Amino acid sequence: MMDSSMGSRVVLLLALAVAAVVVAPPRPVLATEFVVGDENGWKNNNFDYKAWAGSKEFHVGDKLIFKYRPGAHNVYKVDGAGFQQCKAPENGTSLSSGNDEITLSSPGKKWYICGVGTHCQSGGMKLAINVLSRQGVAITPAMAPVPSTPAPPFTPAPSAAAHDAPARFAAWIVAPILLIFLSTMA
Ligand SMILES: [Cu+2]
Repeated sequence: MMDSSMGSRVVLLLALAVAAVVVAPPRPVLATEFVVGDENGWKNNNFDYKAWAGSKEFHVGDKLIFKYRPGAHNVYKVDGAGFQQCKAPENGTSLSSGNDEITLSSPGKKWYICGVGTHCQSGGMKLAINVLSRQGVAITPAMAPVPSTPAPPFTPAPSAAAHDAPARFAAWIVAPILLIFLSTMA
């Protein structure tokens, strides 16, 4: 039964599909916030900050957040030698808010220690990380062309799929399914 209400529903659906394509936002490059030590926080309980850092990938733009009871600890940015010797810089200033945020602004090795008592030497409060350059925006696996793999036979409009972001691709899949669904109800 293809009456005028069916026709207007089709038009509405097509409009929605077009809107989904137009509105789909570009994939943002998200900065990650890392709470140092996760639930443990920044503490002199010999938490393994080396293992913690080893399981992460840090990029320029990401943030470290050192969480601790204010007054109990602090955070000094040091160099490699300061890290090895647990030695805070002579005239260096520490972070001490208990919720210290550090934005990683350049790639390379970074070292942080606690300057209170022997927390670095005997409490394990030393963190070394390697910051990688900002993650690329142009190519993601979903968007990269894969010439050697033939398109699956059920994929409509492969030329559009190859160039469009996954959200757009989803709109082209969802719209026909909705149309079929609606036509069975009409
Ligand atoms: Cu400390």
